[in-house]
Amino acid sequence: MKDFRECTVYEIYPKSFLDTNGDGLGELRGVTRKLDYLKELGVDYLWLTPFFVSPQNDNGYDVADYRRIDPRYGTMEDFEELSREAARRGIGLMLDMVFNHTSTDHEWFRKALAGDPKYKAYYIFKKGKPDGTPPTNWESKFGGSAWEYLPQFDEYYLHLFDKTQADLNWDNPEVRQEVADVVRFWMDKGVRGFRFDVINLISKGAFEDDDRGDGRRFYTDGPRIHEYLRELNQRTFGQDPGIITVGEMSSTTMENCFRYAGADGRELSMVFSFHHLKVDFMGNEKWVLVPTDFAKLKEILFSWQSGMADHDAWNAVFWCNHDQPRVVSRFGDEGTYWKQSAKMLADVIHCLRGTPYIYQGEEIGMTNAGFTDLSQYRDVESLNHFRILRDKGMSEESAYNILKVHSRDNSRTPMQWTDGENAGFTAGTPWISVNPNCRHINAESQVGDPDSIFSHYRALIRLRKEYAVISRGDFAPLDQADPAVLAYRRRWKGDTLYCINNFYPKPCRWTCPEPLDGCTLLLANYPDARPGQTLELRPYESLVLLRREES
Ligand code: TEU
Repeated sequence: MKDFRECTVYEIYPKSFLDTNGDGLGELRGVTRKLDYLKELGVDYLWLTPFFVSPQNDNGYDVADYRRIDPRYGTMEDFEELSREAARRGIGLMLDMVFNHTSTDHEWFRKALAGDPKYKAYYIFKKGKPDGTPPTNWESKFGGSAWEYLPQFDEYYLHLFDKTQADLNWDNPEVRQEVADVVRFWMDKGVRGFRFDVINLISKGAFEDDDRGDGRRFYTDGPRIHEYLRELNQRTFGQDPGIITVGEMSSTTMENCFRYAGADGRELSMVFSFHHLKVDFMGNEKWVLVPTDFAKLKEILFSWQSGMADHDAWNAVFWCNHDQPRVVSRFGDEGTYWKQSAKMLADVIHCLRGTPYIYQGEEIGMTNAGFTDLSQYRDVESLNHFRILRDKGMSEESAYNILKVHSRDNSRTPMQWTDGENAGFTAGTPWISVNPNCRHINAESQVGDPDSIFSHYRALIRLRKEYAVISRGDFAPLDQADPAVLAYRRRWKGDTLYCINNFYPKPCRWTCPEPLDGCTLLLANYPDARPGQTLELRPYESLVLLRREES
C-alpha cells in the first residue's frame, strides 16, 4: 500500500490532454496513450477531472449521470483499460466526484421538475420573498443570483454555481445514500482515490440575507459538514485504507481543516485550501488587477504549514489546477527566467509538508493562454464575469485585461506535446486554442534533457520518496520578514532540509538565520550553485540543502 505522504498526484483535464480520434477533444484513450510519459515523470496517482455524462456547461462539473461515461470521453471499456494499464505501471486513478450539485439534466432534477415530490426533496427549492425577489441575496460563484425562478412552482432552486448546476439537499438522507452508492460503484471498479469537488459547501445553514458578503458564510463549512463526511467515509472509502481522498475546500478555515484532514482518518486524507492563491485578489474579489502580495503569500503558506502540522492534519500542496492561472505566468517569469522561475516554484511546493499536486503541463512550464481575442474564451465563469464587468461600465479592453490574468481558461489550453501542428494534441480543430509557444515549450523537447523543467519535477518526485525529511519532516519558516526570499526548514530525526528561494528577478543577498555548516546541495536551479551561510541569490534562484546526521 502506498503512503500518501510519499506520493505525488498528477491532475489531468482529459478534454485538453490528448485527442486520439481527431474530434478536437481529448479523451480517456489519450490518457492511456501517455501513461509511459507519466510513469517516466514518476507520479503515483492520476486525478482525472469529471468525464461523466454531462451537457458540459462547466466542462463536466455539471454531471447528468454519475455512473456513465460521456461518449465524448470514451466508453466504460476505455476506462477499464486505462485503469488496468495505469495499475500495471503502479499508478492509481483518482476520480473527481461532484456532489454539491448535479446538472439540471440529471434524471433526479428532471423528475423534480416534473413535480415528483421525492426528487424535489433532493434539491433546495424555496419560495421567494413577498416583494417578489429571490429567497436570499446570495450570489452564484459564477456571477448573478444563486437562485433560479421556476414559474410552474412559483419557487426558486439554489445553484451556488451555474444555473444548470442545481445544489443537492444533503440534509435528505436519501441523497446521502445515493452519493454513497455512487462512490461504492467506482470503488468496485478499482478506483484508488477520490477528489471531492467543493465538498465543504454541502451542508447549508440558515437561508438568510447576507449583509456582509455573497452568502458564503451561511453554507461554507456548514453545521453538519463533519457529520456528513464521517458518514460517507464509514459507508465507503473508509472501509478500504488503501484509498486516498482529497476534499476541495472553498473559503474554508484552518480549524475545520484540522478535522477534515486529521490523522485519525475519520473524514478525508487531505484538503485543498485556496487562501494562498488569493494573494492577487482584492479580498475575495477575483475580477480585479492587483499586484501579488508576497508577504501575505508567505504568511498564509507558512501558517497553514505550521498549523496543520501542529494538529497532525495533512495538506494537499499546489500552485496549479484547472481553475487557476499558470503559476509560471502568475508568480514567475514567462521570459528570460522562465526555466529558473518554473523550477524555483516547483521547489517551493515539493519540499513542503503535504502531498504535492502537479497540473498537466506544469511540469514543462506551460504558461497562461495568451489569447488575443475574446472569441477564444470558453469558460462559463470567465464569460459571465466579462459580461458583469461590462454591465458595470468597464471598458471592453479593461475587462479583457482582467480575463487575461485571471481566467480559468489560462490552464485549459491543450497540453503541449510537440512543437508541431496543434502541439501534437489533435489532428483536428482543438476545442480551445493551442498556445503558439508550443514551438519552444513542449514535452518532447524536455523529457530527455537533464536540465529541463520536466527533469527537475522528476527529481523532486524522487527525492520525496527517498528522504523522509521531505515526506514526514516538521516545518519551520525562516526569516519570515524578508521581502524577496521564501525560505523554510524541515527536520526529521537527524536530518535537516533547507529550501531557500529568491521569488524575484532581482538578485539579492540573504543570510540564513540558522547555521548551515555541514549542508550539501540536494537540488538547485542554476548549474553552479554553491551553499554558504550568506548567499548571493541570482534571479529566481532556488537551493535545496540537506544536512544528515553523522553515522
Ligand atoms: O471549483 C470550485 C470553486 O469555487 C473555484 O475553484 C472556482 O472555480 C473559482 O473560485 C471561481 O473563481 C470546483 C471545480 O474545480 C470547478 O472547475 C467547478 O467549476 C466548480 O467546482 C463547480 O463544480
